[in-house]
Amino acid sequence: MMYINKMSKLVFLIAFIMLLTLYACTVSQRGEVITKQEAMVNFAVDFSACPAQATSPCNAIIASDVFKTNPSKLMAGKELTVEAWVKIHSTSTGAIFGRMDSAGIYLLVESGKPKVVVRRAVKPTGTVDLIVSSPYSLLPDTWTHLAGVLSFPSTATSTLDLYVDGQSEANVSAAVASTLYTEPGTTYMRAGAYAEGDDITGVPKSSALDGVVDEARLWGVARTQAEIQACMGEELGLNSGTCGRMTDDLIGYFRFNQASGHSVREWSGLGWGVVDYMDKNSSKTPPVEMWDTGWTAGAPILVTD
Ligand SMILES: [Ca+2]
Repeated sequence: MMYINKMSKLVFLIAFIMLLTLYACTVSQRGEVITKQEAMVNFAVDFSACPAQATSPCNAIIASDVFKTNPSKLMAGKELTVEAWVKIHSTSTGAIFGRMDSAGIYLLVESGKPKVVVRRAVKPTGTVDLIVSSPYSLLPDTWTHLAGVLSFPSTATSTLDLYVDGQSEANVSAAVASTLYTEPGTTYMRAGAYAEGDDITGVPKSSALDGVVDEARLWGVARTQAEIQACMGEELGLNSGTCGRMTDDLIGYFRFNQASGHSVREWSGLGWGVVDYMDKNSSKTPPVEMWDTGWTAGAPILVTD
């Protein structure tokens, strides 16, 4: 009887050890799978999650002298495209993405309606802004792709187009030879706010974006509607094709896939690829008021690499 009891205990012990081993393997495998899934997940930044957003617009910022030193990063004299995915939570007013002080280009939302501004666009005086507003109201909590394109169809005309989900929404033309007249003096590129230059009519710097931004790109060329449509649904890949990031035409590119911390990587392939920071709407250098609470699910696009 005692022998049987000992055998039972031994069998029970062996079974228990086997179960423990199996459980450990499962956890290990599960953990590995989760890690791989997380690496493939697309993230974005919800600026309304910034603790200071109620009193001062928060933003994702990159600052670099490369804007002044690398010819491919210069903006003056070029046709331009600015694009991003946005998901607003309310009919708010705020800045989405761009680079600008007294000159530059920005994507904005004014009372829930998309808007694109090119500041100091017109030669020879360089004092006229091109502004395109849209009567279209963004749907709350719905991802929408926005693109603003400054093109230069002839030496005597210029056009600023606004595309919503790849469709032409509104445009304005200037009957002059128009381009960005001067180079922005700032070394900042921002998403979620703008801090340099004068207030833009309808979208003051103090307005905080109540929404999410993803896949923000600034190009030194006028992207065609076909190119916008072809590449809005995927990340820019490691190639020099239409939807590739290995081109001098790409001035800046944010994916917002970090998912933790307060770093934001810049992805333009022939650029810098450096990491910079999310901070409050401050012009302090380096940024000193960081935040890391805005990571959320990204836009409905294909993750490339
Ligand atoms: Ca993303």
